[in-house]
Amino acid sequence: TKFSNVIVRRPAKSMVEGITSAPELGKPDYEKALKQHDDYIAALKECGVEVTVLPALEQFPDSCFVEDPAVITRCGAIITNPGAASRNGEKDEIEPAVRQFFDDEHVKHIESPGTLDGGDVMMVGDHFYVGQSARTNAEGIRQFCEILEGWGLEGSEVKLEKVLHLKTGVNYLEDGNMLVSGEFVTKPDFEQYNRIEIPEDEAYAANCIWVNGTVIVPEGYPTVLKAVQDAGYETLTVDTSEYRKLDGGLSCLSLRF
Ligand code: CIR
Repeated sequence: TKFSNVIVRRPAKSMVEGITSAPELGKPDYEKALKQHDDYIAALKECGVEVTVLPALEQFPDSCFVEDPAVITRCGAIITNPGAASRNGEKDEIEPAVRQFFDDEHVKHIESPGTLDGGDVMMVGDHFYVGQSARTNAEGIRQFCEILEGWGLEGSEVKLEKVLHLKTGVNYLEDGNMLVSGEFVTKPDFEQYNRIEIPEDEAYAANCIWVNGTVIVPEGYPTVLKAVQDAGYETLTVDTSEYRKLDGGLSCLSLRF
């Protein structure tokens, strides 16, 4: 795998109204979030990708999390049908950006009653693991796998118990290496990989991203940083504290392809 392009969307001021399961962390500070977004873009560029920066969308508080309304594979793009009502319209906003890179034949859709959030999709080569979650239902997964098969790719379902999205707790770093936390430490689905176990107190940092050999790790998680370095990766860190307040992490903030 090598990524050439990344799509991100600037956070909106309305992000303070974004969905969160952790209100005790407080509301995000918008100015700080913007600065963190700048740093995120800079880190991506250091990994050698071209970054397309889409404008903020005030009507969608969670729209900076572009990973959810689309999934981009090496064969084509899938516009999803996001499972949270306040986010569903983000699919129409991401589609034109995706179409800059793919022709009609290579842009497919998840249709109601199927729902799917891209945060539930983890790419491992040509295989895509899809979490069945509060956002992604069985019909969404069925449609998704059917589209993949049409392109010679394949998908399989993973049942989630606790996390919001699949990639909240498991992320593939290429080369057979996988970061796992919580319920994913013991899941048989991932037994075949070299699993790097994340301690509970750093669980948030299970959401790292591999970009062309470098792994971007959230700032402030020393055990995870060291584990990733010990696995042989170059690392960059980016502070994502303001996105964490909305259950968002490094992967959620971009589409990488
Ligand atoms: C949400 O609840 O949809 C947002 N506040 C966070 C989305 C995080 N996205 C992701 O894990 N892919």
